[in-house]
Amino acid sequence: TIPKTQKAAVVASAGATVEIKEIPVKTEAELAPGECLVKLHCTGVCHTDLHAALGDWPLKANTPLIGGHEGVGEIVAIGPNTASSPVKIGDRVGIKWLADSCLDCEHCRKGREQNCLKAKLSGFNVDGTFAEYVVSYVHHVTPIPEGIDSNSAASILCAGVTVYRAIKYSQTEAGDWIVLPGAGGGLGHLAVQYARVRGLRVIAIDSGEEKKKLCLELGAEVWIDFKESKDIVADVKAATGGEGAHSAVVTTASPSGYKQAVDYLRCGGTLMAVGLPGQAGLEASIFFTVFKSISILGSYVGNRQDAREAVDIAARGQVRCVYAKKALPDLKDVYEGITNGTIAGRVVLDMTE
Ligand code: 8ID
Ligand code: ZN
Repeated sequence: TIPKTQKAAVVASAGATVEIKEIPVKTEAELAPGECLVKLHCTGVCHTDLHAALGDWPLKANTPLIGGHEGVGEIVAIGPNTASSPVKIGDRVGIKWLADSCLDCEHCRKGREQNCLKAKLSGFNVDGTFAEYVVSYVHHVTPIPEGIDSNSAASILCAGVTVYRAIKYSQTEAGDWIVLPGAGGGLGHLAVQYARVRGLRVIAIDSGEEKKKLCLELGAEVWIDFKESKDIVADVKAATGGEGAHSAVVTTASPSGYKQAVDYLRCGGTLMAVGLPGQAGLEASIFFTVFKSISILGSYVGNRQDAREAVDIAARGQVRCVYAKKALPDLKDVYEGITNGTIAGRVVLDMTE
């Protein structure tokens, strides 16, 4: 039976402290066609949720905000008159950042669903997964295969999908060098592993002993501490036989992670911009971008297919999310940890306890 009310973590207005509140749960009759109600097992906490809560991006979240977009749970209701649903009641599904898209605009038809002008973004312009129940959309939820538990699957839905796609489009081949600034964070530690799955050689950049250990354990070949290195460009060049790396996937929330990227890429190299500082410009020498034939590409989450591929790789045990398990009331402290950079890997909030 579905309760009438539930606990949710709510941010009243941009910059306000997150508070646990009792809010209504939608009944089946209140769901629109195409919507489904998911009882969450757990949700990951992404740095994006903190940006949304602080309002530090040029795009602002709806308020009051229920954040969260790395959820896994079970479908308990489907909206009346839903045509041809690919999922049914009882299915275990994932909720990603891209909660829904129109599926029939140019962007959707080309497989760039995340650029749909009607996109619904979980935990941003529609209520997200920091609650016991979430309303989602049958055509966009991601089926979760057996062979992976919900806590391990959660962060694949945003962090995993995002870095999986960024690496897929990084114009690299097996044996190439890839630099990952932010490698010890939520996106980064999964990027180390998805890069290894593709046979890439990983240079991890982040800071501190814990993140160093994590990155090396997960398969990074070279570690550079950005707080200790005197010259990151020289360090990357030294590690790559003098020529520099073939690609960099930048997942830092700070613009500092982008600074030297064009300089440590070799000719023909590709910079994938993923981390989302709200206000910074991308500084790169125009001369050397041209002279070295550098590609600079933005990469924004992934479509339904990317999600299935990223989850499938994790379910087959090739990538594993390293997370600390917490509960919904801990969210405020988790945001503090993200701000201070003290979280290696991810935090997943378990909703079943
Ligand atoms: O679709 C997208 N493009 C997408 C999807 C999901 C998340 C983008 N993001 C964005 C988030 O909004 C955020 O801005 O990616 C960024 C990283 O998200 P995250 O992985 O959830 O954040 P984190 O766990 O805090 O990891 C960031 C890491 O960067 C390191 C930190 O130490 C941390 O481990 N870092 C920083 I800050 N500055 C660095 C630097 N100069 C650095 N690492 C290397 N060099
Ligand atoms: Zn995210």
